[in-house]
Amino acid sequence: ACCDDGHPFTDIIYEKAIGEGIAKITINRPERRNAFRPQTLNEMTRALNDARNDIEIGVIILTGKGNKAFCSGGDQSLRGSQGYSDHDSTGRLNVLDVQVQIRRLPKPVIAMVAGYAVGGGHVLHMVCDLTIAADNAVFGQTGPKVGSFDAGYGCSTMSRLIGTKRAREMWFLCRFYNAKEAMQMGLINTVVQLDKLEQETVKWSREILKNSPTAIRICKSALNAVDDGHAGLQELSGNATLLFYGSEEADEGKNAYLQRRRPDFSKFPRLP
Ligand code: 2NE
Repeated sequence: ACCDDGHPFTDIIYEKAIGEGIAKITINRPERRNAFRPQTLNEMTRALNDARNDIEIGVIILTGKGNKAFCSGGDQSLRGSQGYSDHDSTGRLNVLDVQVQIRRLPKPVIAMVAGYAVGGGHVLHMVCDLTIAADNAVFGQTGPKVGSFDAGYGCSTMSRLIGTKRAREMWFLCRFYNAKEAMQMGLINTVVQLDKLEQETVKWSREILKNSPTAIRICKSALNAVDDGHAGLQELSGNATLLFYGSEEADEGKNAYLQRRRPDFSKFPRLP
C-alpha cells in the first residue's frame, strides 16, 4: 500500500505491484457500499496522477473494497444544492473530473467489479477501458429515482456501449441487471466467479502489459477521439508530436534553432 506524496489516503487504498506494472485503486468506504464523497475523488485523482506519471505502470485496476459493491455513486447524505460536499462544505461534482481523467489517461484502466456498480459508480465502470465482473455483480443507473442524472459520459458512453434503445431503458426505468445480462448487453467484457475475480483481472492486465505501450496508448486515444471532439483530437495529435520528437527530422529543426542556422530539411522524404 502506498500514498503518492506522503499524505496518507483515507478513502481509497492505493497499491502498486512492484515489478508487475500494475497499480490498483480501491474505493474504501464499504460501510456506504463504496459511495464516493469529494475527498474520495480527490484521492482518486492523486492516485491516478501517480499511476500516470510512473513509467513502470502500464495498467491501472479500479475496484471497491469488499464483495458487496464496486461503487454506489455519490454519497447521498452529503448531497446539497450545489453538489456533494464534505470537509470544506463547498458543493462540487468532482466525479466528472475523475471521469475525464480516466478517459485521458494514456494507460488502460480496468474496472474490477464485485457487487453493485450503480448510479455514479456505474458511470465510473463505463468510462474505464475494460470491465471484468464477478458473477455477483449488479449494474444499473439510479439517478432518476433519487433526483439525479449524469447527462455527460453517463448517457453518451452508455449509448455507445449498449445502443440507444437499451440506454434509454437503463436511464428511464432504473432497473438493475445481473452480470450475465450486462454481458449480453455489451456493458462489460467478461464475467468470472467471485473468487477468481482478482486472478482474472491480473491475467488480463498481464496480457495487455506484454504488448506495445505506445500502440496501446494511441489506440486508447483513437478509440475516444471521435466522441471527445476537439479534446479527443488534441489528445490523439499530442501522440503524433510525442513520436515526432523522437525523429531526426524534428531534431534538425530544434538543433538549427539552437545553433542559430537555417534548418536543412532537404534530406527528409516527402512520403506519398
Ligand atoms: C447500492 C445499493 C443497491 C445496495 O443495497 P443494499 O441493500 O446492499 O445495502 P443498503 O442497506 O442499501 O446500504 C448499506 C449502507 O450503505 C449506505 C446505505 O444508506 C446503508 O447505510 P446504513 O443504513 O447501514 O447506515 N449507502 C449505500 N449507497 C449509498 C449512497 N450512494 N450514498 C450514501 N449512502 C449509501 C443501495 O444502497 C442503493 O441503492 N444505494 C444508493 C444508490 C444511489 O442512488 N446512488 C446515487 C446515484 S446519483 C450519483 O451517483 C451521481 C450522479 O447521478 C451525478 C453526479 C454525481 C453522482
